[in-house]
Amino acid sequence: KGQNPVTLWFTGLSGSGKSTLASEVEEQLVREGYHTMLLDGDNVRHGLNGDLGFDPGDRFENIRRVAEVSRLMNEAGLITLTSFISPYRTDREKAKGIIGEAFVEVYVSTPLQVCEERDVKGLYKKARTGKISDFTGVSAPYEPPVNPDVEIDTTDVPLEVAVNNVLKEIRKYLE
Ligand code: GGZ
Repeated sequence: KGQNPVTLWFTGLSGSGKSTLASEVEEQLVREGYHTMLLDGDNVRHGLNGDLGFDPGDRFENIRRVAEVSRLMNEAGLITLTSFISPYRTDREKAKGIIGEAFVEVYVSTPLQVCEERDVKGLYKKARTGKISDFTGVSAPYEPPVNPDVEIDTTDVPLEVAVNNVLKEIRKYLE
């Protein structure tokens, strides 16, 4: 299927629902016949970025490499979806600079309190008790986007509605 490649950049706290939303959007795109690539901590932080941790310098390098890979994937004709906390505004701006105009910023704005109540992996608890340092929202900052293309708080929005909001925003890039 012909297409104008685009990168969907999901940003938000741990547990905000970024990856769930990104993979649902991806599934819908695949059903429609598009070719996609989803980049997230699971397939990037263990391999390509296995040398990086969570201090600001390493997060910057994580995001820079993800942006460069996204650009390559776009060049190969794929719609790319990235799911990283990407907590620093300047890092996200740099990513946009690398990727170019076909960059859609999706802010998954689920509040800290909700993410922490979910605590799917028990990481917030570990951060609160000092077992993990530099944890975003607890002991490291999250700088919200000023002007995201889409903003979704997954607290009480059904997944299907969230998926449609994202798809609506990227239709102009698709053919
Ligand atoms: C934030 C951390 C940390 C610290 C481990 N701070 O919920 P998860 O587990 O699966 O998602 C989080 C993931 C964040 O990695 P990113 O590559 O998205 O971060 S960034 O964009 O800021 O570079 C969490 C886990 O890694 N994790 N330690 N200290 N999240």
